[in-house]
Amino acid sequence: MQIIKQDYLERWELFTQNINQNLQKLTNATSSNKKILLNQIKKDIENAKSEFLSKKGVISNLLQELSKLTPAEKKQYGKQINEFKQQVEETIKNISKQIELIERQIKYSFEYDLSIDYSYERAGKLHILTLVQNELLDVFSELGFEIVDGIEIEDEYHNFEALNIPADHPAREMWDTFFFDHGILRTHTSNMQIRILETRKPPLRVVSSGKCYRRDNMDSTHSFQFHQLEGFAVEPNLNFLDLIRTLYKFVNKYFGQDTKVNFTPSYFPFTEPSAEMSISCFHCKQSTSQCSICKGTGWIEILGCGMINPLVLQNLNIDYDKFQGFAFGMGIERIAMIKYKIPDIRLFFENYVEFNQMF
Ligand code: FA5
Repeated sequence: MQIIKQDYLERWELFTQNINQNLQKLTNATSSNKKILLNQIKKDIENAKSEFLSKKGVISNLLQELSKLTPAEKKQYGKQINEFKQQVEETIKNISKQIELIERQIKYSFEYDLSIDYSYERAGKLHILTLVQNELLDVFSELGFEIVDGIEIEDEYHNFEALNIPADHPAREMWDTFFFDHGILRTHTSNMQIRILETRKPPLRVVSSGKCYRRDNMDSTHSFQFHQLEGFAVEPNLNFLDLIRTLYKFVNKYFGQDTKVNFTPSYFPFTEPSAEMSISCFHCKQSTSQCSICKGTGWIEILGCGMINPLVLQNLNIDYDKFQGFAFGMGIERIAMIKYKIPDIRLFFENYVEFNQMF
């Protein structure tokens, strides 16, 4: 005999069928339809709970009927009722859990729309000049140079005189800058040779980078504000070969193993002898006269360098019989333009977001 009436079983069957159909529909539903379906399922669950599990529900009725039966019948039918009750409770519990999970997913996908691309590029990133500056500093750090911050507001002594550029020196013209009542804006990072060696005793190897200013007109390769990186070493028995070796290592690490270097005699009041260093064009590999970077020459000039002039060491009270120094300075914009094929220096400063996001 079956104590659970056919009617109860059919009602239960109908409930589970409806819920399963609605759960399936949820998978492909739009977000507003999802909400409607979820509400429907939640209503169905509540109805099923009151219909089957409440005080006046199906299970209670069945248990009441059971009390009228003989002990032997109670045992037999009690088991059937219990199994049915368990099935109803577990099904309702599982569906409720599924619904809770789906609701949580919907809630969070609303509050934090995971479909929006919040990648690093969109959130903001370092400017290309900062990236290049960091790349350069990293290379020199690997070569044993200490990184020291610099100052941009200077006096004429540290920017010129201490570097062997007296007031009437023609080189002042080339490095003309912005003057104000109590100082000037530095024209190069070479001021840091003086600032550092005034306070620290050699031996040392230092790189320092930052902004410089000149009274230059803007064009595709010049700006009134730009960045330089200065490097210098003061040690016993240092010679020009040490300078070449250091710069050669830098070029190989930064521009590639097969990049060649070339030194051409030059003049800076604070180095003696002085040179300009060029590197072989790593874009065209010296193979085409059409190259826009080296203009078909095969070579790109990247920095000025030399042995620190003994007159500069003398200004700093350093015994130049005991210590020699080398120094070099490069424009960071120029390096970035060469490395990343950037055609115009003005692009760095125009705050053109698409350009900034390219790197
Ligand atoms: C100097 O400034 C020296 N202090 C470099 C130096 C240091 C030589 C140590 C020897 C020893 P120069 O004026 O050539 O040198 O400038 C160096 C680099 O700064 C240039 O090659 C260029 O890349 C960059 N530069 C100079 N003026 C400008 C400018 N107006 N706009 C952009 N970059 C510039």
